[in-house]
Amino acid sequence: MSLSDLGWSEALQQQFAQLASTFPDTTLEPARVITEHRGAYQLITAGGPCWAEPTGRLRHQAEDRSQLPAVGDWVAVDPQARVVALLPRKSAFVRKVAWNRSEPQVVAANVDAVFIVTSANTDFNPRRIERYLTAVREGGATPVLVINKTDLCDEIEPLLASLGSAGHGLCVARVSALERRGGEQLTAHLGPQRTVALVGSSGVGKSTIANWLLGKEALATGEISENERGRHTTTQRQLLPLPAGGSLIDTPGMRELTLWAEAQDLEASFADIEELAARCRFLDCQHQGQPGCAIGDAVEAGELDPARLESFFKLQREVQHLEQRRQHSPARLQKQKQIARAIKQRKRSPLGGKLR
Ligand SMILES: Nc1nc2c(ncn2[C@@H]2O[C@H](COP(=O)(O)OP(=O)(O)OP(=O)(O)O)[C@@H](O)[C@H]2O)c(=O)[nH]1
Ligand SMILES: [Mg+2]
Ligand SMILES: [Zn+2]
Repeated sequence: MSLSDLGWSEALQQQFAQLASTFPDTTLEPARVITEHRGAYQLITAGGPCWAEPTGRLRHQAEDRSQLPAVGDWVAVDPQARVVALLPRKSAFVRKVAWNRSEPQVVAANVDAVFIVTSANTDFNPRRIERYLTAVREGGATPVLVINKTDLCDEIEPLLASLGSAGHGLCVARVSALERRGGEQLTAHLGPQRTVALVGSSGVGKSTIANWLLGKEALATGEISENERGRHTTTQRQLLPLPAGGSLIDTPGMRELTLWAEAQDLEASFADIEELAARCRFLDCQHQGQPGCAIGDAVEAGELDPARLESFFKLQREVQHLEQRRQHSPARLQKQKQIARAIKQRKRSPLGGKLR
């Protein structure tokens, strides 16, 4: 397998040469991150696969985890198998690490498209799909909604209709990985130099789709019974080169996708609501029963689904909340340092650890 099969290009080569020139004391080689395991990375270099760890300097300079290598990244690796630097990402699918920490996690880097996989029978949830769409667009990739398990459900169109305007212009693939049906709708987004990530809830068939496209059973897939839902079969993110060129990134199922989004992408997913908001009488309309509120009028007239409006508000609150936390966290850190210093000083004072 060559680096160009994985998407290495003239443009990347130029970026790499520029980056390498800032490390004149060492010979660097380009590589792509395939998997990650406890802070070590499996890479593919021109000479083949190898494991590497980031240098202390790279770790130290990273402000948060999103600045460390992620699956799909192009990196510069030194002769001691250390990742020295990352090449700039052209896109990334990012989510918040954990519900109580305001830190982004890069699920897949340098992806051209993201297959948002959902199953036609039980998993289909318009609100969740809206969240995925926002996150994919925010990361600079093209979303493709993949409705899998169509063998279990004949009524696909009502599902799509339930997406409302979020479904307008959206690329949708209707497939059955089990019956190998609809594959051409997926391969249309693949090809040499292209990278596609598969995301979605556990059990929707991401790994089954990946095996199908790979033409072999490379990944484990899982039976899910009604009483053990939420069990994850795939446990790590993994980039897999495709036989026809290009690559796929399989990811573990996500129970909840917490957004790492900017307000502008919110607007892209809810363009209809933004359009209505522009027609409200007051510029600062809160759309909560204010006079002349175009959004309220649309709900009353049955033109806007109240559930969709609620999901817009929810997403908006989440984005604002993240925004605030991001702005406040350095100050909070400073405060914590001050407290720690005060405690230390108190311990050294003649009063000992006693509170004053
Ligand atoms: N009926 C039907 N079952 C499918 C289809 N695709 C996958 N499955 C089944 O769904 C189950 C889960 O598939 P996986 O591919 O492991 O799902 P996953 O999305 O990778 O799940 P995680 O790795 O846990 O995130 C398996 O039993 C598959 O055989 C399909 O098109 N139709
Ligand atoms: Mg899987
Ligand atoms: Zn309004």
